Amino acid sequence: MAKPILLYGAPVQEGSRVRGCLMGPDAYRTANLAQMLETLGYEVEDHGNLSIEEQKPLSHPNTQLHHLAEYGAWTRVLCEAAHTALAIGGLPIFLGGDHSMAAGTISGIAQQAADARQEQFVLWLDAHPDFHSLESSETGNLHGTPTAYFTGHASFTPYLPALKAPIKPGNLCMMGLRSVDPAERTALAEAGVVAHDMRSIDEHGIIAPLRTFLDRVKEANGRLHLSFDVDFLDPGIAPAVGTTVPGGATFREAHLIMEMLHDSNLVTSIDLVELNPFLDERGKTARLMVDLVGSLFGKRILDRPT
Ligand code: HAR
Ligand code: MN
Ligand code: MN
Ligand code: MN
Repeated sequence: MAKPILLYGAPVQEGSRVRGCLMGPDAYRTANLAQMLETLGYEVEDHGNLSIEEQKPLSHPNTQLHHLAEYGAWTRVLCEAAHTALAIGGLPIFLGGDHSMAAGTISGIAQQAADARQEQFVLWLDAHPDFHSLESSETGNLHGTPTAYFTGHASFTPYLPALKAPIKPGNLCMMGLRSVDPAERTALAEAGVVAHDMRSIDEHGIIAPLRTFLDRVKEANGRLHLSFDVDFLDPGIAPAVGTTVPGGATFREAHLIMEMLHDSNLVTSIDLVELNPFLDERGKTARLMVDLVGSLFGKRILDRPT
């Protein structure tokens, strides 16, 4: 029997200056995410939306930063929820919410993988690496920082919880990059993150780099977390995101990644992030994301020989 799929709404929008991501979880529900998964034969439990308490503002020498206290509070709540979801044997899907939520979800799953003595890997589908430190962020938008936190590459003390189980930078594979700030570019190379930009996808496609990465996860008998930022997709097919960048993944590239992930049977947890329903066109982006999750959970065009 497949693990039950546990849905957790994470209405986080403090990581960006564009409002609307707090409506993300309800847009996925409206687009029938749970029903679609049930049709595929899964048991689905919707755990509703997580929340944080009101926070007193925190200050930092980088005066651009905003909502630092909320970032800490969401990270604590999501880290706990992610740890628990895995500990009870579920496959969690975190419905975002902006990408700052990945500081919590990924630190939580990494902790639980460490408890179970398993190696944790992360596939990061995004136009952006989100690899800023609190010091290097120019916009002050904290959704640009989670990867630097959960890899332990930058210190977030005392704002975020002490990291118990960092993700090794070499276990983090980014695909779809096309908006990388100078500080991030240097830091990514120095840390040894596996990063495929859009040019590399144009040149080699997605199959070869994804296979190489999935083979590594398999050989390590590891677990795979998928962190899927809507802006990985081309804005022409996925307009509902605050930080659109032209030249993103096509409809078929995205489905093929999901289909390959399904066949690998390696995915153990998921974030769907940055959907901003306020910017959508008649629900088209939410529906596309639900369709992509369908491919990830085994919906296919034709049966295939095994
Ligand atoms: N690098 C830019 C910044 O730091 C943009 C970050 C945008 N991040 C997201 N998630 N939309 O990927 O502000
Ligand atoms: Mn992102
Ligand atoms: Mn534990
Ligand atoms: Mn992004």
